[in-house]
Amino acid sequence: MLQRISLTQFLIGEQRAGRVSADLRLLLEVVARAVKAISVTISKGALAGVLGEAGTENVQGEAQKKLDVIANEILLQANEWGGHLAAMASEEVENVCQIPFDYPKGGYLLLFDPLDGSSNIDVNVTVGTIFSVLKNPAKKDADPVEADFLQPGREQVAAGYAAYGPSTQLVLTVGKGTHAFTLDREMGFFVLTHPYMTVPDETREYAINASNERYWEAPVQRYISELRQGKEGPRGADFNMRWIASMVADVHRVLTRGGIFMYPLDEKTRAKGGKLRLMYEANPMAMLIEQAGGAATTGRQRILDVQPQKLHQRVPVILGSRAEVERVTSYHNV
Ligand code: P6P
Repeated sequence: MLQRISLTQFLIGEQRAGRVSADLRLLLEVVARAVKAISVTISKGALAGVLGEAGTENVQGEAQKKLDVIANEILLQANEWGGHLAAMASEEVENVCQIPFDYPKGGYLLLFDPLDGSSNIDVNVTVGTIFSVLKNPAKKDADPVEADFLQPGREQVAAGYAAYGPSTQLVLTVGKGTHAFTLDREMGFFVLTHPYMTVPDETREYAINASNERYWEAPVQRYISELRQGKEGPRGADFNMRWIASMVADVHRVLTRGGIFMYPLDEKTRAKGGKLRLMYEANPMAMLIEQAGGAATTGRQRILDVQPQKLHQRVPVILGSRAEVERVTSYHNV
C-alpha cells in the first residue's frame, strides 16, 4: 500500500528542505484547518440554514451569500491570533484587515477569496477558497497598508486553493511543484494524494463563458472560432468546451487533465480591467499553474509580472496548457 503522507508531514519536509519557514508552515496549517471548517459548514447546506443570500453587499458591490460571510469570518478568526501574519486582505472586505492589537504580528501577508463561485452554492456545484501568501515588506510592528500588498505575483511565497467538491481537496505550492491533498474526513487531516501535478502542454478542452462572445476582443474571437471549427478548421482537430462558472472548479479540471481557462477582457468588463481579481484569484492560480508546467497571461503579459495598482483590481485571465496559452497570447501581439 502506498505510504501516503499528511499535509503536516509534507510541510515539515519542505521546512527541512529550507523552502518554508516555521512561521509559513504554521500559516499554511492554520489555513488548512480553516478550510476544513468551511468544508464542514458547506457540506451541511440547507440542513444548517447556510444557503441563500446574506442580505449584504461586498466591496465589489456583489450580493453576498451567507456562506461568503461565514467563510470570511472563519478565515479571519483562524488567522488573526497565531502571530504569523502582519495583516490580511479579503475579497469580502474593502480595506486591509489588521491583526488585533492584543495579538503578535508575524512576517507574512495573507490574501484570500473566502468562497469563490458562491453563486453556485445554492445549486450544489463545486466552490472553493483561494489564497495567496506574500512577505510583509513593512516594519515588523507597523500596521501594513494597502501599498505593502501591491507586489507582483512572482513575489508570492505560497499559493493555493481548496475545492469543495465530491471530495475536499487542498491544492498548494510553496515554490517547488503543485501538490493536491485530499481531506480524510474520518481522520480529520489532509493527505497528499496528487504530488507534482502537471498540466499537459497540449489540450482539446477549453473553458470560457461563450455567452460573452460578441464582447470579446478580436484575438479571442479568432482563437475560439478556430476551436469551434474543429477538424475542418485551421486547428485540424475537434475541441470540447466546459464552463462551470466556478474558477476553482474550472482551474482544478485544467490542473488535473489539461485545458485552457479563459476570462479575457471584454467590452462588458473593460472599464473595470477584467472580471477576475488579480491579488487573490489570478495571482495564486497563475503560480499554481506555472508550478505545474502551464502558463498564465492576461493575453498581453505574464500574470505574475503584473504590477498591482489596487488591492481589488481585476485582470483578464488566460491560463492552462502552455501551447494553447502561448497561441492565444500570440494572437494578441499580431
Ligand atoms: P460568469 C465566480 O463568480 C467567478 O468570480 C469565478 O469563480 C468564475 O470563473 C466567474 O466568476 C464566472 O463568471 O460571468 O460566467 O458568471
